[in-house]
Amino acid sequence: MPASTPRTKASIRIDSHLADGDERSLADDARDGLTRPFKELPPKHFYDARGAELFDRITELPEYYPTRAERAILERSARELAKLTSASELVELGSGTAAKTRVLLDSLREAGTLVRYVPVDVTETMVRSCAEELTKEYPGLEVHGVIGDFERHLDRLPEATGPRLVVFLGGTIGNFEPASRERVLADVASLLGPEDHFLLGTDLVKDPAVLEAAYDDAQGVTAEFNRNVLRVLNRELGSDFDPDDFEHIAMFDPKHEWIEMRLRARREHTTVLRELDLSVHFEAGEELRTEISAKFTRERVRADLAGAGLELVRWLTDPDELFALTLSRLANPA
Ligand code: SAH
Ligand code: AVI
Repeated sequence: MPASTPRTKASIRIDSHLADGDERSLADDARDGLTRPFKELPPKHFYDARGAELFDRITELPEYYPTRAERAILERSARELAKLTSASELVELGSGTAAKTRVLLDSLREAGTLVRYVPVDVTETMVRSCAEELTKEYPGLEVHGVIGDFERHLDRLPEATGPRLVVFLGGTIGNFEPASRERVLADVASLLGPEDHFLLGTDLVKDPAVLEAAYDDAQGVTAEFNRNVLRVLNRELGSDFDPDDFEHIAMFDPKHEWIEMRLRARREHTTVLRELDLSVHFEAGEELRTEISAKFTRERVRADLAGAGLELVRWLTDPDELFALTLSRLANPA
């Protein structure tokens, strides 16, 4: 049962759908992913408080262009988006600190339609602090935060109160394998009615050298972000990984058109995940895949949206075509 706290303040409500001690189903994912022949963990486990802070630092790095490019598109198009959607409700998946979201909130407020913001994120502290900050910055705005996993909990969002704009920014959709991506997009489509829209941020295919630099920055912040998942395992599941035993790897896979981040063991060693009573062995040079970050073309985005029953309304890019925002709606509303 979702633990739900009624209104803590006049304009804030927070629902939590994560069970205590089982945040982001880390135990299941670790047991499953670390016992495979090719070890892997889903990227949602990066984002504890330290991981979220490291991600914020990544967004400011000279090599990491997606955040700046997406912000530039938003700044140029926010008015048009507000006009096209007349949204009274902004629902955001993987909202994080909602840094760029302010651009959309401003334009919807200016258009006079904005009533409610619904941030959805797996990281509790982010949803709570974002709700606090936004109600201060936008007096009168209702914030209904949802702490949950958008792969599992999208059916538990609050009922829409008016025309809805669902946004999924940052290129986070690229962090899912194609089959999960398809499921997430279908779940998003099921949140939409005939008056509603979906705004999706996707990073675009480009020179592999530019991509690889974005995921292997000179200051080593992305490497620390990658290794942070080992600290999460140590704290939550009682392992004793030494993050320095692992090298950060980021490489573009041209066949799948995605970046893969991996952690490569520098030496042979074994660690026990005490909470799981599970012993995990790494050979020297063995790799743990921690993230994929898919890069898109316009045709790929169009086809993925079409697969979820959505049609393209606007395709918006920055002048260098680094990143794209796609506005879509139901192709055949009931
Ligand atoms: N949208 C922001 C943050 C992107 S970082 C931006 O564009 O900058 C990715 C965010 O998605 C993090 O806040 C992380 O906690 C959240 N996230 C990742 N996987 C998730 C999942 N399965 N369910 C809910 N939130 C998730
Ligand atoms: C959140 N997500 C879209 C980021 C990305 O670019 O795939 C996470 C990230 N990983 C390394 N750097 C940033």
